[in-house]
Amino acid sequence: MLEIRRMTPQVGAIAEGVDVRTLDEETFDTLYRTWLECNVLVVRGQQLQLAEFVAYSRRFGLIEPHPSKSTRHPDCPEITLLGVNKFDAGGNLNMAIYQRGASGWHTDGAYDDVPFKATQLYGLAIPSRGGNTLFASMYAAYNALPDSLKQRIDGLQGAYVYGGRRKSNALLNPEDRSKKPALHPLVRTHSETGRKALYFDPGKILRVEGLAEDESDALIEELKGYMIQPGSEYHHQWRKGDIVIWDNRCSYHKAAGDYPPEEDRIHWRVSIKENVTAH
Ligand SMILES: O=C(O)CCC(=O)C(=O)O
Ligand SMILES: [Fe+2]
Repeated sequence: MLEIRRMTPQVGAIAEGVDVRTLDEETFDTLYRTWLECNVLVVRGQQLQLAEFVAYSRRFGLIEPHPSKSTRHPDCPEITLLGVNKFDAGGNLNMAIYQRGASGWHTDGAYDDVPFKATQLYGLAIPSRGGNTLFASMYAAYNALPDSLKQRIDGLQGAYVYGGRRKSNALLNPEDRSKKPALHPLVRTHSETGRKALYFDPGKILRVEGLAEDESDALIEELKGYMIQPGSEYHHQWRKGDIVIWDNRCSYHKAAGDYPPEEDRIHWRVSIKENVTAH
């Protein structure tokens, strides 16, 4: 029997008692609606093969291979491996892999002209301590903006690239490092809930279009201060067999990046885009 618990008033719900390999349409609808309401949905206790994870992920939208080619699953390019090949041949910790997603609050895929609707992870190996994923609400961030700032950013667009201003693009192949910036409104209306969110990623933004560089830098700093609102966070403590999907249109996330590096922390990951035929 499906059981759903909301984890905080704004973000995060945990579902138990289902097998995602055999979900009927009605149960999937319940999960999907819960996800839209809570931004982050955890489904516990799954035992999946690669193809089963991909098939379940397709029910949320269109799956696209991630631009980081070196971390794609060798048998399935749509799957990204997190935490694999953490040590090089000389035994040195590769920080780009160990700290992936841990350098700051972000939303996935803002560098793409069609940014990711969702990201879904499946936990295969979980360390004995640390290694949480942290989430927060973009709706709460938008609602917390003073009216004057809401007006100031209304109609403005951010220009984004994978490595942002810091050019932190070690996971990309050299030939993939010069893609032109993607533009997205700083205030995005969620295509399914109709709610307004502060769509902003300080690690990937190059500039706010149409502003002088110093004005753009100042606005980026100012917006950073509103991203994480009290009461809008959910910290997920992983268990093996958890599936976690988050909505990149209305939530920020980051990896805590604090687990013992000698322990395994391995996930399969898919990037999901909006698909007119899915939901
Ligand atoms: O490993 C995690 O907890 C999340 C990493 C991340 O930011 C991502 O997969 O998009
Ligand atoms: Fe991420």
